Amino acid sequence: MPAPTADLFPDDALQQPAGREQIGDESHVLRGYALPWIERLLPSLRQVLAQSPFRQMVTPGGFTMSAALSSCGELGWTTDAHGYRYSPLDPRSQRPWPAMPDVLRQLAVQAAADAGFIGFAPDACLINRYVPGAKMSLHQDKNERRYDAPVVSVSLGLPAIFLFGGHARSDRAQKVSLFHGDVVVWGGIDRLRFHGVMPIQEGLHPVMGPQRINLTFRTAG
Ligand code: MD3
Ligand code: FE
Repeated sequence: MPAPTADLFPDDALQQPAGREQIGDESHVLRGYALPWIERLLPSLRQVLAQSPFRQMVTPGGFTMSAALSSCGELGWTTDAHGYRYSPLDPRSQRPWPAMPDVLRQLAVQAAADAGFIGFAPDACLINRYVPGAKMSLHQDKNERRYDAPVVSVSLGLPAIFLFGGHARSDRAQKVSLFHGDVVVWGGIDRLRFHGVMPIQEGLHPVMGPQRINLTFRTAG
């Protein structure tokens, strides 16, 4: 006997838990997942940024990144003329990065678990700020010590079109729109796929203003 839903739900997307969209073999968008957390999340984020403000970094090739960066957690991601790396110190202050606020860690750990990755233990939260026109070119995230942990990202503010490529730079990228409150969990085979962000469009978000902030949680060390 055929499954009773075979004709009613021919599309895979309809077979998934509400608000969850699979975008790769081991990657999911959790639509609006962070919305119930925002009121507690934003004050924590503000405290982090008071200690380690956004700054624009220069790549080893001499290009200034259009997204401004900060970090919290035991390790923060930095780049300069010497290369890309994780460091326990904020190079601007020469002091440890701000601790990862509990609310941020809990959000990331719960989202990872809901996407199938139990026991996620992030030690780094990279904070990217995009003003209209800012983008992130296609790249792989390869500075982490191991690749078996997932990456969790939280989108805040202006919408973005995320580019999700393949394992080769030349592979065609799919476009995924990400909105305020969306959480994405990338794991397993998708962890080393090329990805990027198209230039952010002009706009004014009612909560975040004229910017997009993306939080990326990783196990780096
Ligand atoms: C997909 N940030 O910080 S979300 C980055 O929106 C970065 O700020 C983008 O790419 C942003 O490195 C994209 C995060 C993300 C991070 C790691 C990934 C997506 C990923 C690793 C593999 C696949
Ligand atoms: Fe990345």
